[in-house]
Amino acid sequence: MTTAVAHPNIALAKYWGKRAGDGNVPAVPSLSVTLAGLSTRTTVTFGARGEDVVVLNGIVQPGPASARARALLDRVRAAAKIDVAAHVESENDFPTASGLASSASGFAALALAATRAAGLDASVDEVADLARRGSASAARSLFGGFCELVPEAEGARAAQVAPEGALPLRVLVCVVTEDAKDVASSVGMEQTRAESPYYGAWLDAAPRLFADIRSAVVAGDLAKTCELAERSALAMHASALAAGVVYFRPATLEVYARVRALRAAGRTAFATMDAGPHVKVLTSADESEALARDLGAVPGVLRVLVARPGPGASVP
Ligand code: 2P0
Repeated sequence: MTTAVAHPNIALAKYWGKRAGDGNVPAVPSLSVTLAGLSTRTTVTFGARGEDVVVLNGIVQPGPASARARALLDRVRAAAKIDVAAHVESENDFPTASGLASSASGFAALALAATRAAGLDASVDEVADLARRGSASAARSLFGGFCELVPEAEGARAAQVAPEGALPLRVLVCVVTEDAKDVASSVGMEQTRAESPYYGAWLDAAPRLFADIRSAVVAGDLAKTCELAERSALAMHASALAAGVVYFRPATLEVYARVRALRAAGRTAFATMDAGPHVKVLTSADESEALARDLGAVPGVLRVLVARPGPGASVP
């Protein structure tokens, strides 16, 4: 039995779209910040009889909902040459409708706990590879601070680009709905690839945005990092939008408008968003408290969570 803890991450340089073929490989490189203060804690116990059981926040997950987790467990069993079922118990300390996907922290914690519980002496690269096959963004949550995920000839490689303290960044998560019913990112990505007239433009632009954001992070340039992160998210959503994959709601646009007004008033404020309507505002540590209050008053914003760069996954 092993327990592992992992934290969600937010991409500053987004990926959107998978490479053709197997292996769940992103079509473009991405760069994220792992967030402190929000965790998934997962315990894996091998040795049960019968089928794998996956319990998430106290609820046994039915077959389809746990298919990706069971596929990960199958890979671990094959590598460890064991043939016993697993009991998986996973808890998030942040709500599903928090604006933060739990698949990244969930698969990072599961991959780490399962390899250790099976007695495998897996390197962090091997654990990240397992996590990525479950959910691509999960590979980035194995690492703390600022992390890249880069497609390679075979698979993709995740690695830390800069430690937690490299930038005084704060992420203000503006939650705009309690609703968890968006188009799943894997479905939205596939629809974009198949139908967007701008998907080719996105594949062309994303690696350049990634390279520029990576340089800005390494240089410790907070303003440039945030500015380029906003462009990356808008380019991603422009390609999705042209395929009818729309994550914007009225409150999303209200936050974007407020962010532009804050910028015009001289604040560091840039917006990014993922496969849902919540907006994550990127700012500096110094400005974060005042900005969180300001954004909390925007019509349609239910609450604002303030997160800072955090550590990678661990076995506490
Ligand atoms: C990202 N997103 O780079 C992008 C930006 C959402 C928007 O990675 O299908 O969890 O589970 O492998 O990797 C969300 O997609 O998708 C994501 P699956 P994943 O953070």
